[in-house]
Amino acid sequence: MTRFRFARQAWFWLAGAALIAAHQPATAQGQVTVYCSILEEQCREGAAMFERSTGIKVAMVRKSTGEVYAQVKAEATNPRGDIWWGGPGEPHLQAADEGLLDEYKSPRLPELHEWAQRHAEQSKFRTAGIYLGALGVGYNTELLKKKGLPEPKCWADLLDAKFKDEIQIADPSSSGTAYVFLATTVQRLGEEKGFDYLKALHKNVNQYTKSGIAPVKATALGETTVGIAFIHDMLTQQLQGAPVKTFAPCEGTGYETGSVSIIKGGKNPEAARKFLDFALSPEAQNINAKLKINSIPSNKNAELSPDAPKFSEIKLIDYDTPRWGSPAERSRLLKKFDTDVKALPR
Ligand code: S7P
Repeated sequence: MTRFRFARQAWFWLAGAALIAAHQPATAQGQVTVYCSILEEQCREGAAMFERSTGIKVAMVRKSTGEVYAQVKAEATNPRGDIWWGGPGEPHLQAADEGLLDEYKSPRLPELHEWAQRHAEQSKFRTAGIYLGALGVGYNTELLKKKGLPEPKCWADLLDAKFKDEIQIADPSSSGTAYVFLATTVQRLGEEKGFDYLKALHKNVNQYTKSGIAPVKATALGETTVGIAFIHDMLTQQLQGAPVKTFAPCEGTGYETGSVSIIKGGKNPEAARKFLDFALSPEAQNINAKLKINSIPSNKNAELSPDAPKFSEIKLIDYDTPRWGSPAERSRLLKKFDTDVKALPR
């Protein structure tokens, strides 16, 4: 074979190999265990996307935010999870403060909005912000009309005795959403009046569910007239055709800083860092717009759904995530809620 023919064959061989490689899924590159506190469909879509782009196998467990916090704490001496993806920031901050999370400065941090960078700094880079979501109320318009109930507009309206057994909210110990409601109420009214409000509301609550999304689905299905949850989740149901209306209460409301964190002592730290980088990327955050989940992404280059609630049009309270995510405040409030509110007869 002449030198020329040999070089030409080698070139074809290399080009062919490169072409084949480009169309192959990435080869197995290890594994990562993800405790996922966003919605099941987001978790599944994200896991598949991460596996495709990195070749790292994802073992996914979906649990509510407070439940994952409790699990990470219980497993502290032998961590089984590597990364905790999603859910309101307070349980992540509590875990960070209790030394359960690893510090990591993702190279993606400069791509984030200022509020998300601040969230990472406040946690000493042991968590990072991935989305924002305002808390609100949703109601089933058909049930409301059928039962002749007044259209609520404010938090105070939910205390009307006409709403007895008509309101659903999750349990703040298991649900990050419900904890945002608890902290919002205490910040809005002060602790004493806040707990008076929660005790009065308790009379109208038909169920404290485990997950924060359950009252949203129950409102859409007509299993409860009113649900307290994130406005963007109620909106998803409305956009899918459910007879649901949602609003930000007139007195002002709180909001979540959805978070992602690396679990300290996890078995796959390198894969966990890759997953955190992925969770901060526009590609991962665009999953929300694709699934019509209208929370506000933290990456400046991610798509903002045109249906996303506009924070500038919502009356927000000066919600203090770091304070209510501190171990002392979160543990104290949850205990007080159990003894002073949940234990009361309805
Ligand atoms: O991304 C949608 C979303 O609703 O998923 C999270 C989830 O509902 C939190 O669940 P728990 O209340 O049960 O902990 C929210 O953070 C987020 O807005």
